[in-house]
Amino acid sequence: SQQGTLAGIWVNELGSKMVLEPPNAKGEFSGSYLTAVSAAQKPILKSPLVGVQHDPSKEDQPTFGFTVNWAFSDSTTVFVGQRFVDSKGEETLETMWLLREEMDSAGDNWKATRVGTNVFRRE
Ligand code: B9F
Repeated sequence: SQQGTLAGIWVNELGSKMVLEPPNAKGEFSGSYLTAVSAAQKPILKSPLVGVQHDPSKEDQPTFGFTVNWAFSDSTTVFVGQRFVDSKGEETLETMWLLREEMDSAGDNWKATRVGTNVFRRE
């Protein structure tokens, strides 16, 4: 097989697009994320991400995590997921995410985190 690299261009069901660079020997990678949705008044900007994946040379269906530092807001999203390859060779990244919104005080902490799922396919 081509082994479990996540490198390439991916699009999720919302239309968000990310570019993942090839991982180093430790599985660390960087990339960029362009979200299709925002809920902010400000314009969307392409945002940097950094992540780690399990051994690309050993695993076809590695687990991974990455963090997006939104360039147009004070919020942060972390994604965890796994790459799957089906019998037709189609790849998906099945992920869950947590989106942390900046709050002015700890009293607002209860409403600071959103959760969801995204499925990515190669563009
Ligand atoms: O909408 C987020 C945001 C943060 C502060 C103002 C706007 C930033 C973009 C998040 C994009 C999410 C989705 N896109 C995607 O591809 S990350 C998980 C989803 N997958 C309004 C106030 C706080 C949050 C939203 Fe905001």
